[in-house]
Parts: sequence; C-alpha cells; structure tokens
Amino acid sequence: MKLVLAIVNNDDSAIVTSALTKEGFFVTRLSTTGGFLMVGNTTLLIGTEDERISALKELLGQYCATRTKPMPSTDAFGRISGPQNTQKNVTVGGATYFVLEVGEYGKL
Ligand code: 2BA
Repeated sequence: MKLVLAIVNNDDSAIVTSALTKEGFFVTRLSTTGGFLMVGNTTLLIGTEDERISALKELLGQYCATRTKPMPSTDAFGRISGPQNTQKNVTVGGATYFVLEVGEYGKL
C-alpha cells in the first residue's frame, strides 16, 4: 500500500480528481500554497495498492498541464531578487508527486 501526495494546479484539480475517482482511486483534496510563487495549488492524497501507482502517474500526467508563470520580483523575505524591469518566468507542474510507504491503512 502506498500514499501518493500529488501537488497540482488549481485549474487542473477538478478534472484530474474526477478522472482518478472514475478509475476507482480514493482521493482527498487539500487547498495548499506553493512556497515559491505563494499562490494556491491543490495537494491530492491518494492511498492505493502498489500495482496501481503506474496507472495513477499516467492519469496525473494526462490531466495536469505545465504552465509558465511570472516569477515574483521579491522573495519571501521582501528582498529584491533581480532587476525590477526584467520579468522572469518559471515553469510550473504538471504534477509534483511523492510516493510514500504506508505502514497501516484502515477504516473504523
Ligand atoms: P511553488 O513553490 O509556488 O513553485 C512554483 C514553481 O517555481 C516550481 O514549479 C518551480 O518551477 C519554481 N520553483 C520552486 N521553488 C524554487 C526555488 N527554490 N528556486 C527556483 N525555482 C523554484 P514546480 O516544481 O512544478 O512546483 C509546483 C509546486 O509543487 C510548488 O509551488 C510547490 O507547492 C510544490 N513542490 C514542488 N516541489 C516540491 C518539493 N520538493 N517539496 C514540496 N513541495 C514541492
């Protein structure tokens, strides 16, 4: 048994959750915020059997698009991080995922 944490764009979260649920995955959605861009994203918690991890990753790849977003001009501590008149971009997503071993899973 594994627990997958998948961080996805808010714009993709509904469609990817629907697709996962349709394929029989159990999904919990958390509203989260990226530490770099400081904008909202969605973290999906998905508990599943080891042999379904490949299918899960395929669905995440299929429904989560990469996007280019403007980089903030100051970092979290308020310092200027670059020339103010030069807008830099970062590529975000599709999905960032972590696969964790589950010691025990149950429902009471
Ligand atoms: P954010 O932290 O808002 O990061 C948005 C994008 O900014 C990242 O896209 C990456 O392209 C860039 N970025 C993030 N941290 C950076 C840094 N220290 N230096 C330079 N560029 C940086 P993604 O890598 O696709 O990540 C999308 C979101 O997934 C992140 O939003 C964060 O919420 C989460 N995430 C990604 N990697 C993570 C990790 N190793 N641990 C925890 N959360 C992670």
